[in-house]
Amino acid sequence: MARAINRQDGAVTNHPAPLLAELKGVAQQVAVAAGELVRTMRQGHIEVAATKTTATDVVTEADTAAEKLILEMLRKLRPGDGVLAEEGGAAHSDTGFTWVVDPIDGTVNYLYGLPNYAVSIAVVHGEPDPQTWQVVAGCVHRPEDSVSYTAALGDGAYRQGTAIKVAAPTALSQALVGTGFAYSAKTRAGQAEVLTRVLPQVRDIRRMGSAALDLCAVAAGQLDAYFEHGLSPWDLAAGQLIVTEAGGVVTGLSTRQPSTAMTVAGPPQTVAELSELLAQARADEVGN
Ligand code: LIP
Repeated sequence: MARAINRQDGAVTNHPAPLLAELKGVAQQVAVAAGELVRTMRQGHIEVAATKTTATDVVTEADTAAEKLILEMLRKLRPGDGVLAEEGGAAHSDTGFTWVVDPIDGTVNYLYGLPNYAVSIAVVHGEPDPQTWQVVAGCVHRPEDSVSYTAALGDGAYRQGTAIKVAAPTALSQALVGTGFAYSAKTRAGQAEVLTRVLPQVRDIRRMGSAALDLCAVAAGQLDAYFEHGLSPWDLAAGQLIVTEAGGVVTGLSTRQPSTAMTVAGPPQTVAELSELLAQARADEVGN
C-alpha cells in the first residue's frame, strides 16, 4: 500500500495513504461543521468572553462553542486520538495521533465582523511537541465563503478540491509578503522596527489577520511569502502542511522547524532571501 513522503525533509512516513485520506476527511468535516456554527453565531451579537495574554487578545463565546463542538466530534470520529486546542481543550493520545485545533484563527477579524477568519484543524503524529511532531493531514476552512484548504502528507494541497501550488520564486523586491503582529505592545514595537527594514525591500506587505489563511494564500500563490513572530502551534499546524504540500517550505530563521520565534513560508528561494533579511533585522528576537 502506497506510503506518503514528507517532501520538506524527504522523510518517508509509515502512514498508509488511505489512512491519511481518512484523517484529511475528518479534519475537513469537523472544520466545516465548526465553521458553520461560528458563521451563524456571527449573524447575532458576539460578546468577548475573556481575554488572555493582553486586553486585546480576546476569546469570544464563539471560540469556546466551536472548540466544544470540535472536541465532541473528534471524540466520536477518532476515539483515542489526542487533542491540543487553543482555548484549553487537551487530551492524551493513545493512538500516536493528536489533533491540533484553532477554533477561530483571526479572532479579532471575527469579533469586528471582518470575513478573514478560519477554523484550522491539523492532525500530527508523534509526541505532542511542535519541534518533533509530523503534521500528516489538515484543513483550514474559511466560513464566510465556505472555502476549504486541505492537505495530506505526500498527497498535495487543495483549495475546494483543486490542486494549488506556491508562486514561482521571485526577487524580494517583487515579492508580496504577508505578516502579522503580536498582542503585546512591547513585541509590536519590535515588530514595527523589523517592518521598517523589510517594507522598503519588498513589493508590498499584507497584514490580513489570520496566520492560517496567510499560509493558505502562500500555498495558493496569492502571497509570495509570509513571516511572523509569535505564532502558536494551532495557528501554524494545518497551514504549514498545506504550504509544504503545495511545493513550499516553512522554516524558522536559525532552526529548520518553524517556532514561536519565527515562521517563514514560501517557495524555497524566496524564503531563503527573506530569511536573510529577517536575520539581519534580528526578527526572531523581537519578543525577548
Ligand atoms: C492570530 C494569528 C495572526 C496574528 C494575530 C493572532 P488568533 O491568531 O492568526 O496571524 O497576527 O496576532 O495571533 O489569536 O486570531 O487565533
